[in-house]
Amino acid sequence: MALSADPGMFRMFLFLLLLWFLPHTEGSQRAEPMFTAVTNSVLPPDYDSNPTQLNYGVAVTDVDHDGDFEIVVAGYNGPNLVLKYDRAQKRLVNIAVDERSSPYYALRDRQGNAIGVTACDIDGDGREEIYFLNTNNAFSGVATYTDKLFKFRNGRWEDVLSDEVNVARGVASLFAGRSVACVDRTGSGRYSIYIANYAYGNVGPDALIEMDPEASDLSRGILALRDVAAEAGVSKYTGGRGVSVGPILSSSASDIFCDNENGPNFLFHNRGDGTFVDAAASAGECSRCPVLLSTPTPTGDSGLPAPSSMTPQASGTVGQVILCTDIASPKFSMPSPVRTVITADFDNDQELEIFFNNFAHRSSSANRLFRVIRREHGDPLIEELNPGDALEPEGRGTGGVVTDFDGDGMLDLILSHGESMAQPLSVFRGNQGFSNNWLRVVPRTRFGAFARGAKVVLYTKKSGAHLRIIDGGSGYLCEMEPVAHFGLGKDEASSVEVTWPDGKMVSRSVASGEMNSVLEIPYPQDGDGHQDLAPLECGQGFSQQENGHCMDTNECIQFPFVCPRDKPVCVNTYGSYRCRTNKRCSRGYEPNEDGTACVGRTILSSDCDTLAE
Ligand SMILES: [Ca+2]
Ligand SMILES: [Ca+2]
Ligand SMILES: [Ca+2]
Ligand SMILES: [Ca+2]
Repeated sequence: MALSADPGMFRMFLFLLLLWFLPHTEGSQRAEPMFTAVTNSVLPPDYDSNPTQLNYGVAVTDVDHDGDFEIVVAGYNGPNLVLKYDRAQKRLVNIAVDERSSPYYALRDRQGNAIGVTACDIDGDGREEIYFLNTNNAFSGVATYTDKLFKFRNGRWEDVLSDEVNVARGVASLFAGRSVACVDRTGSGRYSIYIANYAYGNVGPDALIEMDPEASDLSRGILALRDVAAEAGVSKYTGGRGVSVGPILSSSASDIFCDNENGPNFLFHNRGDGTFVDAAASAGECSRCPVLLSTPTPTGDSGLPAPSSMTPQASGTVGQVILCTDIASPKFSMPSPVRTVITADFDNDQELEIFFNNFAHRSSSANRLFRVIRREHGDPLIEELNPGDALEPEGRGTGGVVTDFDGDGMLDLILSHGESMAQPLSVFRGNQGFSNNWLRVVPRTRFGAFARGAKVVLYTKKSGAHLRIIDGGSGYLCEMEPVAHFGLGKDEASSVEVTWPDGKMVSRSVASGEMNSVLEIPYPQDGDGHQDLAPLECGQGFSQQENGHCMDTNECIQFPFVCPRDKPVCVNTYGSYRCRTNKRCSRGYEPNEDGTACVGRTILSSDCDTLAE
């Protein structure tokens, strides 16, 4: 099949540029395994719920609108699956059963060779639609079967793309593609679907499908769609692979990163009006920076996130930071046939893990797990962990998601397999950190749907600020649960701040009694952007501003003599500061920790905006 693994591409999308290896020593792989397989009790392989078939992408959304998440799996040579957790049986059950009377029947779409799947509210009714990217008989150019966009109406899930109005408009994609992702490009609360097509020459540009409000009449059930890729500036031909969405360069608006094959990646910077400019090609210095998505926790010394995939994952975390220093350890940089990258705090210890789901093709290829350890006075360290049962050396990994399907506050990992061998899904639970604190934050759009692309910052009593982006598509072909999941160790949250793609912001305190629970954050009604007028506790390194929000304290200005004589230069960082020697370095570089050499400079995205202009 044409979808062969390309480790080089994945390396590239992890690190667009490698300036220096920092001489970090890496701890030996921890002995205690992180995951235990629970497939046989929670989702035993069978014909109905876990068929042995070729599966690809996985998305998490609330399919039956009962407040709990379901796991939607793109079945390639079999039905798509909708896995719901049955509390009584303590197992996942496919509710998209093979009965025409089922409201979920159409979602099975047995004929579609689905590989990518994503969910978001495209029409503003508060409920997420589900988009499946089908690649029938083609891995590039034109396919023989269209994609499907399912909406719940008339008591069942129905394909909107095959509505007369949309057939007449020729909007259904027949192009072969890979990933799909949701982007609220104008901040309206109504999402567009970004489709990373795999072009064959000049056939199959990337597409951006959304509701056409002028031609739609929702009260009469007419939902007209249009492809706005050209007017939005994203209609390009490439070998599209992964897509990630979130405020990457923007402070709140959703940008789009495309991880491409056989061509440069795209970093579409939202101009603020829903149109995009490719900053990867024109951003000067920034185009040489690896952009970090996925693991941003802007805490500790550099305000730096962990390195990660451009396809963030886990509860969708997208970095606010561009990093010119490659902090990858040699082990982390080692190429392997990675298909899915998931970043999440699986043991709730505050440090994010990065999971590589590998595709074992010609030889076995175990999955890999790393922990990114933030340090107050240095770049984060990357430590290799033991994935335990999730090693799956013979797994043909093609997709995966995290979600807490059983509601115990510990993230669960679901992996899909396929491509060259039919294999069932596997399900894993974490083994560590059961006594740690956690908090799950669910922001909503103005229509009440999941606010994918929203930014959530959690301020804590002891460990500074932690950042997550609500996932609109990531990991390659996949979409994580629409939750900002924070592991807190023994720390406690003090306040939380949500920024929606339109720039609206809400800050509120988090009470001790709210720890270890799920916090719903509705979209602010007019004027209540900071309804919580009581002083917020922002934690060390931050203070409350007049606008009611927590902001980084600039220690270098506030305490001019904070640095010692041998490291007199104070550098303010997000949530902290650092002191360095006054060794001079050329532009884009800064002295390393002990002042013996110049290394690639770590820059915040605000710097990068400046560079880009
Ligand atoms: Ca549900
Ligand atoms: Ca909807
Ligand atoms: Ca962790
Ligand atoms: Ca769980």
